[in-house]
Amino acid sequence: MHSDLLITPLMFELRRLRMPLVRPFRTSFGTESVREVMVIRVVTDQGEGWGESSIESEPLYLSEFHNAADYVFVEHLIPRLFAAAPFHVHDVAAILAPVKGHRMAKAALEMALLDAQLHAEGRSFQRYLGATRTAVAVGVSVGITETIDELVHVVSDYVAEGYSRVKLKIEPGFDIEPVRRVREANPDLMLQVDANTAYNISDIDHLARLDPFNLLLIEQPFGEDDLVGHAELRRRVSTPICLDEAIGSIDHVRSAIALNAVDIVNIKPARVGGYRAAVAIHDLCVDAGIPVWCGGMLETGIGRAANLALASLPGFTLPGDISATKRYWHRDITASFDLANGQITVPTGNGFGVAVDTDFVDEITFERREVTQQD
Ligand code: NPG
Repeated sequence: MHSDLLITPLMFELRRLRMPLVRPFRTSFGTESVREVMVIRVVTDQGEGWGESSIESEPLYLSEFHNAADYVFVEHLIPRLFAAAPFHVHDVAAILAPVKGHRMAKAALEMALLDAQLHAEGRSFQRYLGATRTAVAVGVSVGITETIDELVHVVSDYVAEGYSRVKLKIEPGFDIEPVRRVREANPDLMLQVDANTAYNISDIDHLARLDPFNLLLIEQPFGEDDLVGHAELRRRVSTPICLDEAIGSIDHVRSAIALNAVDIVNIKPARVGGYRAAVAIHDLCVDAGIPVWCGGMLETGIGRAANLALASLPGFTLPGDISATKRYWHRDITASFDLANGQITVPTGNGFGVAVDTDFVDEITFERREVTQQD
């Protein structure tokens, strides 16, 4: 995975884009209809690269949000990269480590630089990772709906499109009945639920009522800090427990394993501070016998391309939240990714293997800023 290439960044361009979702996406932490996406283009002495931040415009999923990230990029992270240049991209996480937290922002910078490095070297992200599967099985994440009938209908449309794994968003008041109805209509479907921290330990008996529905997993029912609560839940329910928000680093994975708080890990490179951290967590989980899958945060084609390559590593044994482009966007900023037999082909072009449609990016940019060393 390492490379000898030394790289000097000359300019970072931070852009905020407005992208309407094909259908509003409701979770326990809010509803998104038009997604604000932050992308980064880096110009280096070795060529340019693109990264995507996955940060939300409000701090409702994790603590990071766009306005804060803007400040952190300009005042704290990017100056450290300029000061450290020339550097190896595999050292970016270490260069940025003195700044605490802000993992999604760090991940976006690493991503843009990695894309630049790989283009310069003429190799694909998949080759860099040493992954080999040419296509990966993917699932779809279905938001909370007004009615259960609507949910059953939406799920059946996705199943008809070829998705073999469906994740339902749940929250108190929208959990047991929706799951029961979707399960009745789809007895063999791989089905899982995601609560995005909407419950607490007083809900253990309630969540145990999900056990009869043969779910693949229940994802992050309790708060991001509550590993002990998840361990207690794990003792009292038979559905496997998956962690998302609770895993910000490999140390969190080690702690969760030591506390018997986890069966399955959702790996989101942005949430853990980058693709190199994601690979380290993958390797640890493989050694520990913990299945992993690749989460999603409504990415554009840039993040989707990179996640497909990551998900082609052998430990990713469960389908990821990496759906086809048309589940998210009428028009994306890259060429579309399409579903074929429940799978999506892993890109093999240089870098992340996608060309960014810069004219369209210009059209949907509502904020743009360049950061150069003189600033
Ligand atoms: O397919 O990209 C996707 C969406 C998958 O449900 C999904 N993501 O909690 O995992 C999540 C949720 C999310 C979306 C989280 C946006 C943060 C931002």
